[in-house]
Amino acid sequence: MRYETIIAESTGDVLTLTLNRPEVLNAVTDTMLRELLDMLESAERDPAVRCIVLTGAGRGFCAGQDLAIQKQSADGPQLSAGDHLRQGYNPVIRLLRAIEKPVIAAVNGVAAGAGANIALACDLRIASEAASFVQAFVKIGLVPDAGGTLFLPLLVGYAKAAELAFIGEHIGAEECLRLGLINQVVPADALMERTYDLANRLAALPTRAIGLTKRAFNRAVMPKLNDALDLEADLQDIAARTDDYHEGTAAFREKRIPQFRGR
Ligand code: T3D
Repeated sequence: MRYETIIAESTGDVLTLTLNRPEVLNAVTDTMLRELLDMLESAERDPAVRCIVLTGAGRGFCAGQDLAIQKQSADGPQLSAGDHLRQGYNPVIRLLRAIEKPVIAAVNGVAAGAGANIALACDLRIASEAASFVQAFVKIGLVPDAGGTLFLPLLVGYAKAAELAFIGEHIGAEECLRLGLINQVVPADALMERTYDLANRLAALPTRAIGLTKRAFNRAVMPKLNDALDLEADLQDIAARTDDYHEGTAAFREKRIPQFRGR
C-alpha cells in the first residue's frame, strides 16, 4: 500500500506514525483512516515493532474529522455519520486498544474531536507545552465519538467528562496533566526526544508481558468498549440529522459563530 497521509518510520524497535496533513492540522480523511488501520495491522504482526509512537506533523496533533470534505464509502455513495464511524474510526480505535504493544501519543499541538479521542485510545500520552485538547463535537452539534464516551469519564471522572463534552472548552497541556488525561508535559522542542526516551525504554522491556498487561487492563476497565463504539455510531446518526449539526458545520466552514436552536 502506498501511503499519502501518514509517514511511517522505524528506528530500532520503535515505529513512528506521523499524521501528515499539516495544512489542516492533520484533519482526518477516509484515506488517513485506511492508512492508519493498515499500518497498525502491519505493526501488530511485525515482531520487530515493540513500541508505536503516534504524532502529528506541523503545529497540530489532529483536528478530528475533516469538515471540508464529503464522506464516501470505497465504492461511492456518501456514508451516514454512524456508518462512517462503524467503517472508518471504530476499527482504528479497537485496534489501538487491542494491539498488544505499547502505543504512545506524542501530542505536539491541538487534539480536537476524534483527534483528541484517538490520542486517548493510546496507552500513554506525552504532550508538548503547546498541546491542547478539545472535545469539539458539541460545537458542531455532535456526540463524542472514537471512544470518547468511554475514555473521557474513565480518565477524568463523570463530572469533568460532562463539563468537557457538554461545553467543548479548549484545555491546555498543564490542565490535561492535572486532570489525568495525559502522562507528561514537556517543552515543545524536547517532545520527540522525551518521547523516544520512553519509547526506547519500553521497547527494551519484556514487551510480551506489557502486551498481556494491556489485555488485562482492557478487560478490567473497558470491557464494554465495543458497546460504547456501537452506541456512539447510533447516536451520531441521530445527531447528524439535527439542524444544529448542519448549522455547526456550516458555521465552521464559513468561519462564523453558530446559532444553535436545540433541534
Ligand atoms: O461524520 C462523521 O464522520 C462523524 C465523525 C466525527 C468525528 C469528529 O472528529 S467531529 C469533530 C471535527 N473537528 C472539529 O470540529 C474541530 C474543528 N477545528 C477547530 O475547531 C479548530 O480548527 C481547532 C480548535 C482544532 C484549531 O483552531 P486554530 O485556531 O488553532 O486553527 P484554525 O485556524 O481553526 O485551523 C487551521 C486550518 O485548519 C484552517 O484552515 P485555513 O483557514 O488555514 O485554510 C482550518 O479551516 C483547518 N481545519 C482545522 N480543523 C479542521 C480544518 N479543516 C477541516 N476539518 C477540520 N476538522
